[in-house]
Amino acid sequence: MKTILITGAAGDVGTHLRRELAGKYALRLSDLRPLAPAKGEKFARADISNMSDALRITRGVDAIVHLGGYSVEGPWEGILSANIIGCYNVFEAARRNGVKRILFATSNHAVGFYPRSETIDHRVTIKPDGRYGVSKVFGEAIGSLYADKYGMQVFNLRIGNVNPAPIDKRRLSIWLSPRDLAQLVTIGIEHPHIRFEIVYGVSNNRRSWYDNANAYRLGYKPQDDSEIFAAEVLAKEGPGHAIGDLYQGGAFTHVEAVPNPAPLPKAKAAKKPRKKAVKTGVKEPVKRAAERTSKKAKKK
Ligand code: 15L
Repeated sequence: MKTILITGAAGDVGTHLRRELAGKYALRLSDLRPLAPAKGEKFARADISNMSDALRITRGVDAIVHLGGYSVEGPWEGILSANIIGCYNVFEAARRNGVKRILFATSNHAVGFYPRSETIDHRVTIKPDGRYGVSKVFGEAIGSLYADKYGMQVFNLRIGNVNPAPIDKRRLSIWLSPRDLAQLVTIGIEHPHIRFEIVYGVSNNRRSWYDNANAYRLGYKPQDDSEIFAAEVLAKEGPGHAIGDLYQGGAFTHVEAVPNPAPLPKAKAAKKPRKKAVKTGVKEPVKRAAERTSKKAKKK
């Protein structure tokens, strides 16, 4: 059985992925936040912005699913330390430890400034919609460098939004069900011919803005389509936004901080967030400030 490291394992995507991959791989988990490992999992608390931590967690694994980082638009300091320094450290630590394969969780926000009227594939010029999007482009670029220069096998998953069900109109176009996520991750781990690939992490959504031919070429057969939720989602849709509704990236294109759209219920073990750095997610005060901002924006 392969040993797979999942960074940022305590986050939303990591939590869904752990459940879906349980029993298929020996899972090594890391996060800045505490996490109670289940049977078959091992957990190491780590701050990937420290190279020594990155070296420690990447030792002896067959592949890395790198989810760890600041997961939405927010202040530069958090993004710089988790998504730029942290991402570099994970790739470099993997190289030094001889780990060949990395699955990088990039994001639809690397290309969020494409209009919703356009269908884009994995070859389009990047169009990040904020600092967070830029950090994801940086991760894709590091992956490209490490593939070409050091022969690493890099699978970039431009994730839409992972959730058991789509939560609003925009997410009907970018939704990724947990089981389709697991299928894509399995392809990224198992496919024999990965050098440097970009695929969109979305289900088979009728309203998709992506031509995901590259994922299909690698064997992806998504099982879910957001359309079955469409009537219910659209009935609850709030007021739109003149800029956000034009672009695929939605609110990321016009606000400075975005709340986590679907936080998991707080785990009992989770401590009060400390003042400093929650690098694998969004700082609570930032989330609250962003929520206030978006409420104000809605009122306008
Ligand atoms: C992302 O990249 C975020 O990590 C996730 O929390 C969502 O905000 C998602 O994009 C989205 O666009 O809905």
